[in-house]
Amino acid sequence: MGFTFQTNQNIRFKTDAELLRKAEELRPALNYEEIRPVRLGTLADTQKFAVATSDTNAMNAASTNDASLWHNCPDISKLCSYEWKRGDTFILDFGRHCVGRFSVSIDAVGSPMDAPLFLRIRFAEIPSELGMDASKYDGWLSKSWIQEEFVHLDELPARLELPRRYSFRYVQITVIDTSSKWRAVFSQPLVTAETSAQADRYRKIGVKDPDLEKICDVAVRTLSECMQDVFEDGPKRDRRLWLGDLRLQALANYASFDQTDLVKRCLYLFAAMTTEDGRIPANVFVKPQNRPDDTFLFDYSLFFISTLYDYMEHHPEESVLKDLYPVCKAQMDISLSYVDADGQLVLSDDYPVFIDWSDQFDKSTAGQGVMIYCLRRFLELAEQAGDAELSAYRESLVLMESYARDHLLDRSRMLFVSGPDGEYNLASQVWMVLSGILTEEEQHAVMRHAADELLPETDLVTPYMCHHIAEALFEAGLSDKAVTLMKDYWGAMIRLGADTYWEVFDPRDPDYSPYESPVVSSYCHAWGCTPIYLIRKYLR
Ligand code: RAM
Repeated sequence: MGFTFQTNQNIRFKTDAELLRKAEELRPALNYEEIRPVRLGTLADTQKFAVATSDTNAMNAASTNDASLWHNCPDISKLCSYEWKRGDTFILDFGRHCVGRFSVSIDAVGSPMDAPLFLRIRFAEIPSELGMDASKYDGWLSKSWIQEEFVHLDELPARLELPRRYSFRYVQITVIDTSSKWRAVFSQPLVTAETSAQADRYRKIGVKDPDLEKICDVAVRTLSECMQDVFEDGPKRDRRLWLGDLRLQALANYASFDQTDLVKRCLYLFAAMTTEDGRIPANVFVKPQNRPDDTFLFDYSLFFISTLYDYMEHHPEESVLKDLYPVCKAQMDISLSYVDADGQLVLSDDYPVFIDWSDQFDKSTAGQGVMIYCLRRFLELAEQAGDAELSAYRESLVLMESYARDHLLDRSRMLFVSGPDGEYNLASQVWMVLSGILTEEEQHAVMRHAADELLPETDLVTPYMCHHIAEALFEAGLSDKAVTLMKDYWGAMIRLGADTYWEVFDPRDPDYSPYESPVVSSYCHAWGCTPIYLIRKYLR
């Protein structure tokens, strides 16, 4: 599995109060917007919303454009004239993805209100979530992520203001009961949406291809919904700052809103809360107070270095480098302790590489590629920081690159092998190309073989992996193939009605979830936002 829960309660963390203070100073203001529903519907056929594991067409039924989902479609402007009683249910469609707080006015009509109103309120990012029976979820993630509330109201009229922040486009309200003497009437439903993205900072990229333009627009929406107090991975779940996601959000952010303070804040948060020996956690919490998670992913820790490198590329800032370079160096020293005398990265079970959610492939060569990618960037940062003691790092780089070229590259097929069984997988090719160890001709050959021989047989599971494949194709001069991939992957989500990009999506198996059910999957997930970056960098 790409990732499982880790509990490392014995690991001791240190807190750098000064770095944390700087992170706090950079806390962004949130912008609020009031959004009202555009459409009122009732479920035409609950089955149509179901994501059936055996039926890959089921997600097609989730298309928000499928008019048959909206039964009767009572007029939203007449909402306050409709009366609802036991078992009645309706859906409010806010017309776009929202991250925010929901409120609605409720009154009672008929005889006196002789019993409380009992409601079930569900929030969904895509319609098919409403067709899932949440009570049946028994996967390994917490059920508490399911966006559902059961509410009693003893007195009406009232303005129901739910205190939690939800991530959704659809709200389904079910009247579990009134009493036979009276009915409930709803009016003025409202979402107060929140984001720290400053919409006016974004200038459209101006791509001519309409499909790519749409892909870009959805990417911008995905990114802005995840820009909150920090760059969240997903506003539905996990609602926290993950390093692997941050790296990609930062790149997309430079290509769109360019809000550097938010990137800086996130870098300082990670730097301020490492383990005592300097290991950077995979993610941190910021509420109710700043706290590192006791979860460690080898590649995510390393991405602190490349995220700082990217920051310095876009906004060189000496004081930031001075503050954060020592953290990079400590992390690099720890990472290098996993490299043997031959220059081979030897991974350990308690510090796994993530690479992708899929666990169907050997990750050692891809891990070696990530390490080289970050070591090269580390050396550039070290030079900028004026670090004089670099010879050992340079030697390690030479050793790691030679190991990759001499032992991992199969020149007869122009593909890299991975693991004890000599497996050829796509992630290995992608990360070896991105690592920068190949000549232009070599990387072109590797990605051509990868695209022809490996891509067709690989299940694309996350936008995260897909991003790296697309980037490696662009880097290898195979822009046409990269564009086709973008249209087949991000474009396919749009064709299924996505307002924002999903955390996991396998076009051949739209129901795939690493969590045993899509009900806890996130349908607005940061690592999907990279088309803005890819398009701006490679297609303009
Ligand atoms: C999941 C989330 C998160 C990702 C980790 C590794 O929990 O989707 O975004 O970075 O996996």
